[in-house]
Amino acid sequence: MRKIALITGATAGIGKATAQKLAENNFNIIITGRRIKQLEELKNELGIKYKSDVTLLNFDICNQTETSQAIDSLSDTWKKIDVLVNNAGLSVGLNSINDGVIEDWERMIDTNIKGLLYISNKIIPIMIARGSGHIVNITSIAGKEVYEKGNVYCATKSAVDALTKGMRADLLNHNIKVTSIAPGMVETEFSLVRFKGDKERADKVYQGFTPLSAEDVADAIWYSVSRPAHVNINDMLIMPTAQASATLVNRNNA
Ligand code: 8X3
Repeated sequence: MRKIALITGATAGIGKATAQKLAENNFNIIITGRRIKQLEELKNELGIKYKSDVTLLNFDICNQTETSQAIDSLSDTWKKIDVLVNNAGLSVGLNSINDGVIEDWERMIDTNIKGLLYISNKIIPIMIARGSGHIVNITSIAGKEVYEKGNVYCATKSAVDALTKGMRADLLNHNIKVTSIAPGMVETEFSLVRFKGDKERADKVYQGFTPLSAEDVADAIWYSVSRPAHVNINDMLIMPTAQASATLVNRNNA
């Protein structure tokens, strides 16, 4: 029987690549996100390419009622979720704390922390009732190091890092694995969202070196979820070869 993975923020980037990777490896997939067109296209692709059964849930993870209703709408078969990939997250703005935009802070806190908690709150009881499960939280190098102007984004990813450890402790006696996947620089929509659609500025972030791709991160997620039952990957920090820390990048080797 195929396992079931629910992947949040699956409309693009790491979430989409993870859906593709897990479908390729015989998972049935629940994809969630706000952009219905992208979800529908991905659903069709996964069905045709990998013969996966796919359910899409179109909702805003920042809205607790919508999140709760979306999970409640799943059939009993689809509720048997083996793997939850908490991928939905974003960075908005890159300002000093004294120039911070409250609205940007709230979007990051609402998505990266509160949204992750809303969906986890719905899925964890299902995993506990089944006596197994695996939660993969997408954190970041930004959860391990705080860099200039990263302030609130770094704080949200530090929170996800702490929640990962908290989940692992609290769910230990329920046989639920909890993994943190912490990428460095990945070329996705990330910088375009951070810079509010400024493509030129976003493109510059990845100039002069080869960043990670969404597929590189999806590979690590697949590695984590495909370990034997007695093995848990606690934490994986993945960087481009050209990146040594949050701020140290070799841009001379493109
Ligand atoms: C994304 C990586 O270094 O831009 O989480 O914060 S970074």
